[in-house]
Amino acid sequence: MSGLNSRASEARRSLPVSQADAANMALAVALGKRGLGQCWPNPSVGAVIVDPSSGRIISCGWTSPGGRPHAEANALADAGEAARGATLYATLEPCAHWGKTPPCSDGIIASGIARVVYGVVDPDPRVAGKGIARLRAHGIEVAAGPMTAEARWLALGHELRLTANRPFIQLKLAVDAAGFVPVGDGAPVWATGGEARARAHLLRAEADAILVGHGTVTADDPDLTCRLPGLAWRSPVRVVLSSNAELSSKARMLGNLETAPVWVICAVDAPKANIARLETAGAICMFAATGPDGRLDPRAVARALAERGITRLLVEGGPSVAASFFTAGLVDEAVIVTGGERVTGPIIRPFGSPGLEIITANPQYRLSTERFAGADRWTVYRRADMGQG
Ligand code: AOF
Ligand code: ZN
Repeated sequence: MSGLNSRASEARRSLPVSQADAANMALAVALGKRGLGQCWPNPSVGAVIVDPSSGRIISCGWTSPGGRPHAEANALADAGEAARGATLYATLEPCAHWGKTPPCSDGIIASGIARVVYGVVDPDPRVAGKGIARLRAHGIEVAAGPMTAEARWLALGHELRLTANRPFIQLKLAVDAAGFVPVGDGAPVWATGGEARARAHLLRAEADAILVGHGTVTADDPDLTCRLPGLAWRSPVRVVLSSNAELSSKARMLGNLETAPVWVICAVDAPKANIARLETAGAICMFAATGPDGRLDPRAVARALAERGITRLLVEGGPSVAASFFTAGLVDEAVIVTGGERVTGPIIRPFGSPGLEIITANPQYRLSTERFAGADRWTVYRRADMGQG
C-alpha cells in the first residue's frame, strides 16, 4: 500500500463518531435486547440502516429467534435498494464466515452500504476482525463505537461462552425490607409486589436458562416459566441442580414441558434409577463434577451449560446456590429486589450466613441501576470489570 493510501486508510479507521452515530447505535442496542434469550448459542445483535444525509431510519433488524437470519441480514432485507450509500449500525462486528447463512459482510458489500459503525469486535474466531477487514477491503468506511460498553454487555454471554467457557450469569434475589428471603412451604412466598414480580418475569424472558437448586423446588415447587401475558413462548430452559437426581417427578415444572424443557444437572455417580425416573418424566439429565463437599461444582455446572449453548443464565436461588455461585466468582450481575415491608414467617439470609453487603458493599461490584418497581426497590449491581450497558 502506498504511503498516501495507508495514511488515508488510517484516517478512515479513526474517523470520529458523531452524536447521531450514538443515537443510532443506542437504537441498535435496544433492538438487540429484543432477541435476548431467543438466539442461543448465537448472540442477539441489533442493526439499524440510516440515510446519512437526512438522518432518516431506513430499516431495523435484530437476530431472529433461533439465531438466524442475523440482524444485518434482516435489516438489509427490509431496506432493499435503499441501503445503497447508507450507514449500517450493528452492535457486533458483522460476520465473515459461511455458517448456516452467508456472511453478513458479503451482504453488506453487495447492498452498496457506504459506512458501517459497529459496537464490539466479534470474539468468535471465525469472525474476530475478519468481518471488519473484509468490509474495509471493499472500500466501506468502518468505525468502532460509540456505545461500546452497552454493545459489549449485549454480547457478554457470547463473549464469556467463547472466552471463559461459561455463560453470562445474573443472580436475582428478592428480599424483604430487612434483607431476608421468605421460606416457602410447598409454594412460593413473596417478599415483593406484583410490579417487581412482572419485571422479574422479563428477566426470565431475556435469559437462555434459569437455574435453581433442588431445595428451592422442594420448598416452592416453582414453575420458572415466563408468565407475562403472551410471552410464555419466551420461557427459558429450566435447570435444576440435583446431585443425586432426587428431583420429584411430580415437580410442577415437569407438568408443562411443552412451554420449556427441564434440564437436571446431577453428579456423575447419581443413582441410575433416579435418572431413569426423571428421564421417563421428560427431564433431560446431564452431569457435572462435584466439589470436595459433595455438592455440584458451580464452575462445572456453568461449563456444562455453556457447552450446551447457554449464553445467559439467570440464577434464582436459593441461598446455598447463590452462595456457591458467588464464592466461585460466577455472579456477573446481581439484581436485588427489596420489598417495602418485612415478611412474617420463616426467613433466611440470601447467601446463607452473609447478607447482601457481600455484593452491595463489594468494590468489585458497581450499582448500575436503581429504580422503584411499585413499592419495591429494584437495584442492579454489575461486576466493575464487565460491560456497563
Ligand atoms: C452477525 N449478526 O445477528 C449474529 C452474529 O451459526 P451461524 O452461521 O449463525 O454463526 C454464528 C456466529 O455468528 C456467532 O458465533 C457469532 O460469531 C455471529 N453472530 N453475527 O453478523 C448476528 N447473531
Ligand atoms: Zn452475520
